[in-house]
Amino acid sequence: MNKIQGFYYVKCEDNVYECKLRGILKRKESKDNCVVGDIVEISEDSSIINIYERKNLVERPLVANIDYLVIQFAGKDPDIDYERLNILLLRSFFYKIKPIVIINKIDLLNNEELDEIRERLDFLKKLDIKYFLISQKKNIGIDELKLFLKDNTTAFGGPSGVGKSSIINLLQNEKKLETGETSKRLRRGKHTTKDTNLLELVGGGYIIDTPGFSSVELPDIKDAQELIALFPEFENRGTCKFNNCLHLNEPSCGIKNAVDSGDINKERYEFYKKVYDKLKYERWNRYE
Ligand SMILES: Nc1nc2c(ncn2[C@@H]2O[C@H](COP(=O)(O)OP(=O)(O)OP(=O)(O)O)[C@@H](O)[C@H]2O)c(=O)[nH]1
Ligand SMILES: [Mg+2]
Ligand SMILES: [Zn+2]
Repeated sequence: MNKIQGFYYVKCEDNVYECKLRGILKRKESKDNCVVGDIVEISEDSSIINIYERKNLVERPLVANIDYLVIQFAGKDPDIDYERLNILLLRSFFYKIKPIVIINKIDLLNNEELDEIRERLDFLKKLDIKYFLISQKKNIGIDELKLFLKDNTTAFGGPSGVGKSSIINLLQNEKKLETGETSKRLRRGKHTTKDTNLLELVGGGYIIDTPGFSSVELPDIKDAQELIALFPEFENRGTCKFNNCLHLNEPSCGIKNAVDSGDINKERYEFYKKVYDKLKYERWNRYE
């Protein structure tokens, strides 16, 4: 199901029907009554009468039933925000959705800058997360990406102006999405995407373009152990002196040792500590 300016478009075999949402399915003040990617049942008079159980639901971007979530940034203009990248990864682990990372606009980078990005993203390999360094403009890395996306449903999310719509245009030939020059002041495309839009890939599969977002919140993590579980690289390190080690200031900590020896990426560990502090002081302490 696709949604364009408040109308629902349901694909049924080779036809697309413009539908209304049956009143009973509308819950007041709820944005996720029926979202892009939903699998629905429609009646003869083009009403959506049933929404099937979702295999997943992402809030940012708001989509359902996806196989992969692309977390997209640009190598430059705008620069990569590594903290936000880490928050988006954390969210996808929390919602149990497989992420992949795309860094676009590498045509704007010199070799040193490219190497720095490779180094800082190296931890993704250990987490089994694929990343693509590409350029929509110079057509670098697009074929490999195409191959990966084939037959899957993938939503593209990330800040404004990183080239999500540009890449999606390159991957499908259904219709052209508007893209925009990035304004230096606003860091926002002039033809910034305002709707979430599901499109069919030429060789099979779907891609979903979404509006860029600037802020992302930490997910609703209940306690420290739940947070630790969202760092896959902390798994099976096992050798902390204390069973309930938080990997902060405790002696003989397997995680800290792994950071010192370079097995765990230091930037990721620093991110862990920062999130821990933030959740502790802003959320968890309130319930103690
Ligand atoms: N140099 C360079 N510019 C690019 C590349 N890909 C996209 N751009 C430019 O980046 C600007 C923003 O592209 P969009 O595709 O509109 O970005 P977006 O991520 O969809 O932005 P929102 O819809 O606001 O979220 C446009 O001016 C594109 O031409 C690239 O590979 N290299
Ligand atoms: Mg866009
Ligand atoms: Zn520890």
